This record gives sequence, structure tokens and C-alpha cells, in this order.
Amino acid sequence: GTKASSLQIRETIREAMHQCRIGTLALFEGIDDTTFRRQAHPEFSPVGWHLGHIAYTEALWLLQRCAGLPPLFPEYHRLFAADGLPKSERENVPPLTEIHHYLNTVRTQVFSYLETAPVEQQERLWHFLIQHESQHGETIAFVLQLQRWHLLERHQEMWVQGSAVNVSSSSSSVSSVPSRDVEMREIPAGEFMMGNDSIEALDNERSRHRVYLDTYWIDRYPVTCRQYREFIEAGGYQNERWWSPDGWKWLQENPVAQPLYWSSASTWDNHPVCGVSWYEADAYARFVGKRLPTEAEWEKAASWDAATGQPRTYPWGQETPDSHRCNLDNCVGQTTPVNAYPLGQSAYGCDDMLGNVWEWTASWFDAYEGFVSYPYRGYSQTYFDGQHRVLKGGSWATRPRAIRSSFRNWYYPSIRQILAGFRCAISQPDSGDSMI
Ligand code: AVJ
Ligand code: FE
Repeated sequence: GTKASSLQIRETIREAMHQCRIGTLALFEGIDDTTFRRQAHPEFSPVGWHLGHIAYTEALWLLQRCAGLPPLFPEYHRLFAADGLPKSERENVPPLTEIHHYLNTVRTQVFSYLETAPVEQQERLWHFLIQHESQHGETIAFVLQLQRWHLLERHQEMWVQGSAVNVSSSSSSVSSVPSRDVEMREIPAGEFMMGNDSIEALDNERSRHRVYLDTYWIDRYPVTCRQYREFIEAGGYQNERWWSPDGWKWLQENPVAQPLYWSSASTWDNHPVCGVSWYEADAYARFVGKRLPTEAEWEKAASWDAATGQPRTYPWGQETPDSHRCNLDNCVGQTTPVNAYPLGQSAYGCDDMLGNVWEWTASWFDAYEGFVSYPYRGYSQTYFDGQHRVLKGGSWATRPRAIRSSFRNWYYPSIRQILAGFRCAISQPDSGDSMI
């Protein structure tokens, strides 16, 4: 009956929040105060800020808005509200111990509220908050990587020397054929169901809707470092011909000649490229006579099971994501070879679609028909501005509650600090304006 089900909801929520928090705090093990407060890049806040913002957001929605309690720690409002101080003014965060106290105080009250809260009506909000913390957890993870990267760059060391040691499967190989001939999967023409209506689905995933796609082909794996090296070595960064006008303009203003998280060591050959802007992904795709998949093409390849006529929540089915199926949740702490998770394959035979690296798509972030903002306009709607590209699939740092085939991430096309790579698609096997 009703009682049993709200008991179950409470228990599920409590356990999810508890597990999520363990993972969040684990990211801060051994982090010094400078790292905690430093802004590593103008687009991203200091990692310590994210921790305070997690507590602030939980208190705002559950204690103030739902329980009707007065603001806890009102002195933190300006610093930790999403629309408070600009990112550049967030370096003055209190030390970790003080933020721990903030988190714990909020969480104790939240769990006590949970005992009697009308969770059946609020279930969506609780799930939003779990995913909110999960997403900030990923940002914390990549900002920490960015800081380590900068540090190692300063010392002119090779990042690979320290961290490649645990990657045992790096010698397994993806056949060494020219890049444009990498294995692709044919996705036959037809309708599929895009989006998600489950209680966990965020506003931008709703509602599930039918989409018809013509036949297309999509890469079985994300583009690897070995494949991408051909682009670098062929002078890809020096040749305007592969770049969109906006991409070439971006490149002139931001002269780079390789991905951000790049090593030319062969150890990384079968790992996906990580740390490219959308412009670089787009240029590589043109170089091999392909294009980036649309978000719909990506999602169909990842989720649609033509045999049952139903979408799967994850490429492999409904089983919750874990380290047997994909590289997620900081389990490995870096990328893995693109063929390391055969159990993660989709119904159409695509591999490594969840975890490892986010994948840029050709699509602008936009609303599905009938979109309704939740829980606030600034979560998604503010970003339906024709300036953000959709990323799919999650990375090695994505938390398990924020990874599924319908999940949509978005960033400016110029951003390279996130853990993003890509795979390519084509409409017709021989349609490529074949080059060279
Ligand atoms: C969806 C990852 C782009 O971090 O800016 C967190 C998620 N929104 N708090 C972000 C988010 C509000 C968002 N991304
Ligand atoms: Fe937030």
C-alpha cells in the first residue's frame, strides 16, 4: 500500500544520498588548502566552492522550500548560491573542515526531515538533488585533474609516467586500419523513442518522444589517440580545410596543436581522445570524411533495442551501471582502452557509449517539445541559447546516478577542460567527400 511504498522511497533516497556523499568526500582526500581554493580556469569555480554549493542547494530546496525552515548559515548565501558571486570571486571559500561542518549540519536536518516528508509528491526533487551533487562531483574531479595537469606541465613531466601504471588492458588492440575505415555500425532507418519520463529524468530529458531517423552509420568506438595522432601528424591543426569557419577562428585565437589531456606515448593508443573542444572533434570528423553524430543518432545507437521496440536505460539493458559495464565513478581515475568493456555494448553493437569520455554531438542543446523547467529556469532553460553543444555518455568521473543514455550534458563548443572525446558518423558509406 501507500505506506510501504513511501517507506521504500525514503529508504532508496536515504541510501542514494549517503552513497553519493561518500563519493563526493572521497574526491577531497589528500587535497591541500591551495588546491581547495584555487580557480584552475576562468570557466570553473574552485573545488571547495562546489562542496559548499552542494550543501547550500540541498538546504535551499529541502529545508527552506519544502520543510519551510529559516535559512541555515545565511552568511553563506552570497558565496554558495549559483547566482551569487561571479566565479572569479569564489576563491575565498572557508577551509574544508568548516565546509564539512556545513555539509553535515544540513544533512542531519535533511535526514530528519526525510523521516516524515511527503516523499511520494517530492520524489522528483530528491532525485534532482542527488544528481545535482553527482554532477558537481564530476566537475570537482576534472578540475582536480586540470590542476594536477597544470602542475605536471610546469614541472615538464610526463603525466603518463605517473599514472599509466594501473592500466593493464592498454596492450589489447583495436585493429590498426586507417582511421577512416574504423569499424562502424549500421543503424537501419526507422523510429525510436528519445528522451526519458522516469522519475529520475531531468527537465531537459522530458518527454520521451518518437523520432524517425534515416539509415546512418556510427563508429563502434570513440575515436582513439592513435587515430587522432594521424590528424595531428598530417598537420590537421595547421590546415584550415578541415575546420568550420567558427572552428578556424577559435583555433587562431586559441592556438593549440593537440588535445588538452594529450600524450603521444603509445601506451595511450587505444584510449579515447580526451580534452578536445567541439571544434577539434568536428575538424577530425571532416578529416576522416565523416561528421559528428546528432544527439538523436547517438542516443538511438546507445539505447534502442529494435528487437523489443523499446529503449534501454543503459546500452546493455536495465542493470545499474558498474565497473563491469563501463569506466565511471572515478573507479579507474582516468580513461581506459575503448574496447575494455565488452559487457557494456549496445543492442546495435556500439561499445564504450557510457563512461570513459563524454562524446560531443553535432546538436545544439535545446528543449524537447512541451518542455517545462524543473526545478528552476536556470537549470536547463537558460542554456537553450543556441550556444551550447550537447554531450552524451558520461566520463570516467561521472557518478552512477548521473549516467544513462538519455542524459544530456552541455557546454560551449570551445571548452576543452571537461572529459570529452567523440565518435563519428556518416549518412552513406560512400557519401564522404573523401579526402586526400
Ligand atoms: C549540466 C554539468 C553543465 O555544472 O554547469 C549543476 C550541471 N547545473 N548545478 C553545470 C549543474 C546546476 C551543469 N552541467
Ligand atoms: Fe549547482
